[in-house]
Amino acid sequence: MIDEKIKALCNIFGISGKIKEIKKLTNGHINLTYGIRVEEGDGEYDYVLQRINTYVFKNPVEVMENIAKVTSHIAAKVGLNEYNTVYFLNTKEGINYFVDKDEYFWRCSKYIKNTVTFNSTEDLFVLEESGKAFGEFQRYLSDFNAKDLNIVIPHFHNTIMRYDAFKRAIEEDGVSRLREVGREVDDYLSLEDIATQMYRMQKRGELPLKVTHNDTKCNNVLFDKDSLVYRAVIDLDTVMPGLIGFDFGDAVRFNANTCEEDERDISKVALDFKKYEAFGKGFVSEVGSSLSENEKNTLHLGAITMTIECGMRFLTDYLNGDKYFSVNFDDHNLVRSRCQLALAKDMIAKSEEMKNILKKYF
Ligand code: GN1
Ligand code: MG
Repeated sequence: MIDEKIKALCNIFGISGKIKEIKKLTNGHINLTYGIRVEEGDGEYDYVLQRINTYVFKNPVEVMENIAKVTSHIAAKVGLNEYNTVYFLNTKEGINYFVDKDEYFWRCSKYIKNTVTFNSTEDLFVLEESGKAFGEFQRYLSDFNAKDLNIVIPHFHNTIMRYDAFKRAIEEDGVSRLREVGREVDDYLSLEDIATQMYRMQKRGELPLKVTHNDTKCNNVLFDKDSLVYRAVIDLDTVMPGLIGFDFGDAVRFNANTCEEDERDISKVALDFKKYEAFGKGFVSEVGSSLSENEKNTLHLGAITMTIECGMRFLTDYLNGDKYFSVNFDDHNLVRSRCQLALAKDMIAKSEEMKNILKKYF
């Protein structure tokens, strides 16, 4: 049944070859994603078909508009094509999305050939490349007018409002999970001051808003399959004005953990200095010279902030009954949240050293 539906959607996006394989891809936590292999003329090609989560992205047309603007801005500088950027297919009507009869919102892109992604890696070369990829992305957008972007998720990294939502979830305790998570709740509440510091600095004009990616996980970079040099930054859904330290920080949260984001055994969770340094070196080599003193001094704090924020978002969602992030088992959001909490605490203990490591690259 689902395969028939997917075949029909492929047809709508003008894919004419024979479908050889349909695979559900589970890297992302938000959109429903399928990888599709198609035999077409001279060979086999891969496509990515996605149903955008409209609980999260209330206005997907605006998401697609942002992506078009951002990619054409970069294209004007370096030239982009289906081999180095996310390239969405048009329907017969000439639009790059399709709304089905159930009002689900679909889009389809060509998978960039000969590339790989990593959910975690020990390879320091890959991590440095990942830092360069997001640093370069940031540099390309440094002259993009932020006012031209739709704010697709308002207050995305507004940690003050994230805390408000967390406190609301605690108060409502909609699915009666609060009693299991008292310790985690107290720990996250005790981190409020540190987690809101950069947001408050931005409000005081001490940190500038730039156009940022906002979801800089390593699995949002494609690497060349053979050389492992980065080829493209993907998942441009959340490109919006933000703090550069948050782009740096969210990547560190994901890439420089000794474990994956949802490690259950928190005794294994820690910040890995070598991974941190490799990513930092790549990132700073691209953007270091454009940063203000305040930006330089808060990059490491961006990592602490993003780790607390993400962990608290997982816990908020757990308390709300797993409405936002997709989960693979009952307490998945709780496990993710505990892992982020352990990582944030370790980072706080290592904060001075994190800051010092970056100094040699400025
Ligand atoms: C979500 O779907 P994915 O994995 O690309 C989330 C990010 C979180 C991340 C945690 C739109 O990203 O903000 O950091 O999960 N995206 C949205 O892994 O909320
Ligand atoms: Mg993603």
